Amino acid sequence: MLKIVSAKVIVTCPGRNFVTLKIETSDGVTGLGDATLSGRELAVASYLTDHLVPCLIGRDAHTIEDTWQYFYRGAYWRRGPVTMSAIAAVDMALWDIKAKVAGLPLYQLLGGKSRDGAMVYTHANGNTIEETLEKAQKYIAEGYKAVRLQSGVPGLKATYGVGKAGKPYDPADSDIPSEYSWSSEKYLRSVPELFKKARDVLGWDVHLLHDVHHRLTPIEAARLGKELEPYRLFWLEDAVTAENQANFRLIRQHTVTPLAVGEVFNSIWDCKQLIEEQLIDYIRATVVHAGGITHLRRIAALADIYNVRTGCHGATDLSPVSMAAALHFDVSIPNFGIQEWMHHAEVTDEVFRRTYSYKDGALHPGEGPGLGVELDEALAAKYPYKRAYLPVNRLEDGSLTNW
Ligand code: GCO
Ligand code: MG
Repeated sequence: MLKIVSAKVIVTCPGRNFVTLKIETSDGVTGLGDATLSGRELAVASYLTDHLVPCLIGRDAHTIEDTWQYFYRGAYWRRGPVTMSAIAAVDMALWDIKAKVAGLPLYQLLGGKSRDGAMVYTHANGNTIEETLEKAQKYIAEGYKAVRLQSGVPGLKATYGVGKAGKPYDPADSDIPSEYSWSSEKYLRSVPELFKKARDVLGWDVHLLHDVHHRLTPIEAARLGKELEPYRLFWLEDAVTAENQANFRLIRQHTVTPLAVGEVFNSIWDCKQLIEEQLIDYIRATVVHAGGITHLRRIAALADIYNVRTGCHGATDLSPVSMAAALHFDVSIPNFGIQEWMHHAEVTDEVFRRTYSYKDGALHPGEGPGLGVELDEALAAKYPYKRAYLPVNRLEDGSLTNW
């Protein structure tokens, strides 16, 4: 038995807020888990400190599956982003500990490598198509094999995925939520043009992706998918919301543009129908918001038998701990598709010292034992929590819509 002797929650804001769980065992081995839920960080911190940590002390750190079941089934109240992010943090930290005790990088415990590295896509965005494509060219020159394109929409002051001039894009930017204004008509007029020009300028050897960020209706999404077919996207992401999984059936009936969804999912039940009916091509559920490595492996195993591949969320609100966990998962599973990678700020990487590294369009998890991330707690303490919300979105007539 490897006893858990302490577990603490560290909240820090190096560039943006992160919540991290650190578990320590009687042998002095420690493990880290990410528990960051953008805009709702302190809810998960409290869930951990007030409800999970008291039950963790004295448990056997090696019983990862039983601990997962204990917190999921044992709570009676199941699922939801707060619960599942808290369970994920415990799960990641225990896998980190187990791999450190074994003296192996975590991917070895997940079955070993199925591939050398995880192909990543990064974000090119700009207020104009020209600006967006210039950034894409820069990334392609750096070896990226896949780039997501988001561009300003003529007639709208701001849109999802495009930052303020000269600043890296981070949507959680405000003490009280900022308000955006939205028009699907204007947006739908602008996107085909972006991809037409993209193929003219960037050619056909690069994978192109696009994120709708849940803003269309199924019939609008079906039309967009059809109009984008000539440009052969790698995927069209979050075309509609998926609380009603059947939404995707209608899109699927009309277009062969590949579909991705799932960054806001927190359990296998959020995507069961999408996967079983083969309504999507890529599942974007992520290690931190979907119950950790233990639960994400179940989702991937279900997806595998229906030809659905993974494309884990990897925005900057997922800490380097999550990114490392995702990479160990990505290189080990059979049905990996792609991994999102939005670069963290330098100061984030100073607080979270990571061993994963980029080469030739792919990330590599590193060969050290465990997840390969250490948290500099003294430095973390210099960056106290700062309330930050994701924006809200309104139609031009003032009604609230999806951001
Ligand atoms: C993505 C996402 C992010 C989210 C963000 C919310 O595809 O990377 O859509 O940009 O908006 O993670 O916190
Ligand atoms: Mg997205």
